[in-house]
Amino acid sequence: MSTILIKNGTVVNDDSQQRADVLIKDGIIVDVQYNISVGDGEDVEIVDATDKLVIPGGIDPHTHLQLPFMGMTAVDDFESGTRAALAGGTTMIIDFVIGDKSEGLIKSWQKWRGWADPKVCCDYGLSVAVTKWSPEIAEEMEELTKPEYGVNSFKFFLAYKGSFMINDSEFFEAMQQCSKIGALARVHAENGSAIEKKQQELLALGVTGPEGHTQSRPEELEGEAANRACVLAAQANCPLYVVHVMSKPAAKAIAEHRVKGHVVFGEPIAAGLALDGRGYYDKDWDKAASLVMSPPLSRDPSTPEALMDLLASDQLQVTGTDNCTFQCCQKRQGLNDFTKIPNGVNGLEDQMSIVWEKGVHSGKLSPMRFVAVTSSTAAKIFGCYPRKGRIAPGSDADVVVWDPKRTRVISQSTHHQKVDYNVFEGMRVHGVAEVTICRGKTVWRDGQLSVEKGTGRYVPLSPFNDFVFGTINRKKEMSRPVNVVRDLPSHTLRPAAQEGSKSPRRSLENKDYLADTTNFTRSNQTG
Ligand SMILES: *[C@@H]1O[C@H](CO)[C@@H](O)[C@H](O)[C@H]1NC(C)=O
Ligand SMILES: *[C@@H]1O[C@H](CO)[C@@H](O)[C@H](O)[C@H]1NC(C)=O
Ligand SMILES: *[C@@H]1O[C@H](CO)[C@@H](O)[C@H](O)[C@H]1NC(C)=O
Ligand SMILES: *[C@@H]1O[C@H](CO)[C@@H](O)[C@H](O)[C@H]1NC(C)=O
Ligand SMILES: CC(=O)N[C@H]1CO[C@H](CO)[C@@H](O)[C@@H]1O
Repeated sequence: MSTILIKNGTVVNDDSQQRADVLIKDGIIVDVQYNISVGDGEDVEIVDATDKLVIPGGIDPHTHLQLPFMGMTAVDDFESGTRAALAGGTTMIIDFVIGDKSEGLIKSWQKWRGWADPKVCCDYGLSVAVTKWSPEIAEEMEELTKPEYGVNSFKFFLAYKGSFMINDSEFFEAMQQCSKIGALARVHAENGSAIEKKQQELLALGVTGPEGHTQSRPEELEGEAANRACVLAAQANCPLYVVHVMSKPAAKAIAEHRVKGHVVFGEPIAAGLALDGRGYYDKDWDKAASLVMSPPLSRDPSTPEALMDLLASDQLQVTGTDNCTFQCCQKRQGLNDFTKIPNGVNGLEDQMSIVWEKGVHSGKLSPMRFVAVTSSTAAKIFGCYPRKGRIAPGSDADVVVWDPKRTRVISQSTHHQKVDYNVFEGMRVHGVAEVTICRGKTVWRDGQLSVEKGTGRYVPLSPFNDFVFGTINRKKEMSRPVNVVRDLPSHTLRPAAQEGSKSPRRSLENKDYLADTTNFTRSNQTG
């Protein structure tokens, strides 16, 4: 393959920043040092990174490429979606398998592999959605955590009643199963029942436009569901990851549970960090409908900044995009009924720049924290660190030369996604991916993409990943059931003793039971 030497840049990891060159050979970073030189005869591609940062490529842990949803299919597929990702400095995605309920989880996983493998231009992993519950599903979940499938997270919807949603008792059992098999539970937190009721009321009142979408989904319902998910996850001893945190109440619920020591992670998305929900009231139907996603953008204009503050202070941990792009004409399916507008926005291509602009340029995030929230922490949570998410010898050469000073204006007319609008249209952002190197190959340089579809690889992700499960097993030990051994009051003892004299077998069993619990209590104290 090839050798690339990135000269004169500043290498930024989530925990360090230093002047250094980066040497890449055959897809792997082999050296990171000040002033690396190579032999004259060697065929080396030199990349000048003077005054630039050299960062690990972004990891978007939340995409829905070519997802069949609400009767149509998202327009960005595994090829156009990952091409756009690379142009924006993202070099790995984790997509969601959301299969048909009638086919099993493994069948659905195979279908996604079949869609993705011939098309992906960057590495990818998969997270599998569980939209119905049964003992067979529980078994399939366990099967999927084996190395040949490489799934270590499952997603649950507390929204979309009647399609994806599972109820609370099912959700609780599924999280107990996740805890048992070493998987992370990811949750779409909204109260599906209350939303359905509100939708019907609004439609009955003649509110049919996109403004109905936001009114049917007040942010308190997101907060309620996020809190409920955190409480149930802690009781199930299951690590939890709340996807697309869109509002202050949801973020607050997560922060409160983190303070209690619960293993919970929160993911704000690019759209939620840059936009608020006043656009749902826009007179232009297409514009308002383009913003339809769930949970909706917050109507509180101070929310985007508040979410960024929480990201800066590690109360939220990772950024994603969640998305799922439908053309204007697809969105128009809901012209007379907002509940029929397919949900989803773009973000994959622009997220790195958005987070840089709103986070680093505005003085809230350091470049190191930027690397953490856009790349390293996701790699840690999903268990592919330091292979991904780090610039160090031995890591995959997914590297971006980032120009913090250059600006660009985001527009549908210049983006690389297929979708025919861009919710960030007209926004001027600092921070541009100059060069993107994916698997040791320069795929984006001077505004030109040179990618080959099908060159990305599937990254199997292992269960019982320490970053997530490191404290879970101890928590399980510490919360073992406790039984208090008591001398029973004499009047209850007497009948038992009498019974015992009549039936020796029963009384033996009784003694065994007491002996067991005595042992248990003792080991519990010393352990
Ligand atoms: C960098 O390495 C080259 C070649 O080994 C050497 O000539 C040069 O002095 C070094 N520069 C610095 C600043 O160390
Ligand atoms: C790196 O910087 C040194 C001195 O600062 C310069 O001589 C050299 O040409 C630069 N290399 C590249 C590839 O720009
Ligand atoms: C949840 O759904 C199951 C059927 O899948 C049902 O047996 C159970 O009663 C429901 N629980 C609640 C709390 O609605
Ligand atoms: C959702 O909100 C309703 C009120 O509409 C409440 O009764 C219910 O417990 C909440 N949770 C679920 C799972 O529906
Ligand atoms: C934030 C956002 O756009 N979320 C949407 C992403 O796509 C899925 C599938 O269409 C929707 O369920 C989400 O609402």
